[in-house]
Amino acid sequence: MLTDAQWKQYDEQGYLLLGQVASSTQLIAMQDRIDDIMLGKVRYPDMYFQLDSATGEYKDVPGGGEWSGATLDYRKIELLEMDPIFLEYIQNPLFRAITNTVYGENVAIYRAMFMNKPAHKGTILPYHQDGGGIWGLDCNPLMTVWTALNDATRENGCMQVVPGSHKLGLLSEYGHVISEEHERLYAQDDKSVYLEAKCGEAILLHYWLLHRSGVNHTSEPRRAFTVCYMDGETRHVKSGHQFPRVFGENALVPQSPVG
Ligand SMILES: O=C(O)CCC(=O)C(=O)O
Repeated sequence: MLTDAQWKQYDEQGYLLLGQVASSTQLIAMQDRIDDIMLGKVRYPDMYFQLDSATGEYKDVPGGGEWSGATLDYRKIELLEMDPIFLEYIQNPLFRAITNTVYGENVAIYRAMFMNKPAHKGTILPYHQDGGGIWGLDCNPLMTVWTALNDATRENGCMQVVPGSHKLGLLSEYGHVISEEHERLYAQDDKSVYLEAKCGEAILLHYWLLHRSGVNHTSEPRRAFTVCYMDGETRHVKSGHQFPRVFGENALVPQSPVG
């Protein structure tokens, strides 16, 4: 459980270092499993895969879809809650305690996502906020837990955040990447900090915190697992569909992979 001082820090800064949450066995299992998923050794037909842009430019990142061949260069993989190893981590008691405090007993996830910057590759992910109209939800999510699957450093494209920027609220109704003007106003370099993290360390982030990440200049990948937790009753505005519950009534239970 978080202490009052930790909640205060999170409220003031918009992020909180949670330290090592995964056990070393769990961490190795997630690292191995994500390789197996990328290489097609473990398959989930509905999982979402996105390759990186060929140019290194964010605007050129291709639309994603099905698994498209064995490579460790996928930029993003979503729907990892389908995998029992990742689901077990998503359902860690610390994350239950944190999200129950904020949302109550029933908690869903908007996404459970692998973010990868392969060795000597990766794309600058510009300053953005999570949530907003682009997500099409009837209730704004409030928090995400980002976990390093290997060491994240300035050299390999760790996250950079502007402490306290969540207090600005959503800078545009639509959300996501902020305008150049907002970046000039709110995200000058001297206001930002690099969130370097050791393998396995988790960071709690407020959805409106301005955050970005760079490219990987090293010979090792920079990998992370990021999970957006929200109120269990949240619906997609257009379709009305609800999202996978991870805590509370009808919460997901781990299922075995297809192959
Ligand atoms: O891992 C990254 O580079 C960015 C992650 C991110 O934007 C997020 O978790 O919301």
